[in-house]
Amino acid sequence: MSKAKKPAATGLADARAEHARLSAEIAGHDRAYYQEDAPVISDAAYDALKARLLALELRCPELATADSPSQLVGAAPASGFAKLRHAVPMLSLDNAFADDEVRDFEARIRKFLKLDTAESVAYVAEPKIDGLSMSLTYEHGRLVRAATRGDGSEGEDVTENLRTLKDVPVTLRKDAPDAIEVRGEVYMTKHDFLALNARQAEAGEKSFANPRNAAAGGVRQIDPNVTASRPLRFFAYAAGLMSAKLADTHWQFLERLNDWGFPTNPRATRCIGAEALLAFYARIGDLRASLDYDIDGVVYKIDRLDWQERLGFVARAPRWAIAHKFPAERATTRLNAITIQVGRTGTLTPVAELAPVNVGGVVVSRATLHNADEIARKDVRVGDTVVIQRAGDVIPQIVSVVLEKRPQDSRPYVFPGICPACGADAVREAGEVARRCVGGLICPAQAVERLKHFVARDAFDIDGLGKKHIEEFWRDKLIQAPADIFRLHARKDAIVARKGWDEISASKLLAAIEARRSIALDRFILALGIRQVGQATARLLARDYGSYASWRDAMFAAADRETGAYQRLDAIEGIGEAVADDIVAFMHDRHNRDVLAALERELTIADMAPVASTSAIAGKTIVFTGTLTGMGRSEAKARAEALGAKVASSVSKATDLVVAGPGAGSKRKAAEALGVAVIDEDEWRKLAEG
Ligand code: 5U1
Repeated sequence: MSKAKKPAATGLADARAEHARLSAEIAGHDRAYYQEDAPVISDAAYDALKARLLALELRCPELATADSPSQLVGAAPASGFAKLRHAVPMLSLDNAFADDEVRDFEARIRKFLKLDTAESVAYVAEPKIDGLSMSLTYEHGRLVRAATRGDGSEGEDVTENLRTLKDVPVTLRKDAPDAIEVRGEVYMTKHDFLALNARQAEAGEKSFANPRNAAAGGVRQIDPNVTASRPLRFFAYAAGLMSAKLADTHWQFLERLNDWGFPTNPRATRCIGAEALLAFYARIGDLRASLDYDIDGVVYKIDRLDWQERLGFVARAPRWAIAHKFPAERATTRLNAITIQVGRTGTLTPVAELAPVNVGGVVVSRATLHNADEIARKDVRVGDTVVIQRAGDVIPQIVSVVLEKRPQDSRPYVFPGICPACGADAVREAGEVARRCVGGLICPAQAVERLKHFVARDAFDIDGLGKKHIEEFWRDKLIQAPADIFRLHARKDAIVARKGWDEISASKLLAAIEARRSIALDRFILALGIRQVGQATARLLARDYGSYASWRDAMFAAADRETGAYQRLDAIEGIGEAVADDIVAFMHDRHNRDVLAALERELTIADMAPVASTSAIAGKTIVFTGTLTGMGRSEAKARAEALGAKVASSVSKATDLVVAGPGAGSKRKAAEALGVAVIDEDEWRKLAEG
């Protein structure tokens, strides 16, 4: 590792000017986010701004004056909502953009269900409303809970606010089962949005960027009377937890929803086969501008509910539904500068600083440039006029350069070879597209980003300790490493003395931290911020190793690739060699070991039970080979995993069972040679039943 170099000194006058510009920009975004519920840039873009401000203040501490945005705790969000855990997670949808992706979707379904060519597939296709997903729970016909989607596992309790919507029945018409959860979208019509903005302007109040933000702002009000005054609408489109079977098909279910008093989208259509879906997509695309609500695509769902159940879910999305998105919206603007953002694992990401431009209702002033190759490939230069696009919540991107408008004196962009945050070398390893700062935890940008990741919602999720607090506490040396969070109680006086804090808020924060002193193993592993280890991988590791001690010891042992420890890690389905190498490298970094040791002293890390299953194949490793006639290979794999088994692709000593259909060859032979049990499809079907 090369030594961290001090960055070239920036003239104080330049730094002051840049600081003033950044401060004004951040203050504007703080207002938009906290007070207006109408952010105009993505979280990542906002974080990059703050990281630049912080880096500047690190170099020139005199700029960190009391009124710098870095010193202020943002205005309290209109939060204060209790959290509600969804009984069934609210997953997102996979996206298709091209027609062939829709045909592939159908092909995957046919293969999974092993459908005969003569068998047709029926779907329900609906416009995809650009609003706010919501879960409504009814018990004995009465609305008892309404929750936003949140992170999919946990949302905000907005029950009182949702009761004020005319489209949301407070009691259900007709007989309803004891418990039903209805999901759908809260939205605002374009017409109501324009009228609301006109009223807001007349009253001297802020206006909203688009109907979606206006709807979100309306739902997230402390006072339900304010929500009631906002023209919010609702379309129901799916079921959550149900106490009884209500229908055989999604279409019938929509009819039941109507019977109970829920509006469903009148354009929902039953379609047979992928080509009918594509025709629906084209029809809705033609109608899009004339619809009185914003849509960003259409959703296709398998109609038969028994097929939906068989298809199940993969990662965070159902296999039985897909969103077919409309093409991204585009605009042309000037590229003023290219800045570099340093991520938690040291990746240098170039960001395009743009002359602000309205793209499909949202003002865009930054876009991602991905990496040096991308800049070179598109030959993007500072001063160029560029075409940008945004699709949904995705960070805007530069599509192309308008060469006719290129200034004569423009120069190709030279990607920096040193990290702008710490001055260490930024190197590009063989086979990688990104340049990476080698400063590790010595780099302030990486250290802060890792702390933000540590407290993020899917990791430690500490109430009241958001990204802004991390930046501020880090800058003021209250938190330098993750374990410091759990020692903050000793610094309570220093917190109380800070601007924007008092005894009550400090006590609340410390109580929230104490509540997380005990943490689930998967959240803990995710929180460490290991490259390529997201929520799904962290869960796989936690399930496989069960306890923190056995995971940690195994990861240390896995440093020697010849050991069983490395092979076991590599053999976990879903963890390839590259991920295994990143985990091992992380565990062998001296700083990371220190971080772990310090955390061990502060925390109780709860064991993770393997998937609860009474099945005979729970915990076993299975290999499928040959042709399965009754169920597709993917369905067999999904079923085995649902019963707690691991599915491997090759036979080894670690294999417990081989399911061999007709045509099985070398794998069956290998199993027999190793003395591994081999069963046929009939025996497998009996096992798969439970
Ligand atoms: N119209 C519609 N939008 N939408 C979004 N249907 C629909 N279904 C969804 C989502 C997330 O999810 C179900 C497939 C559960």
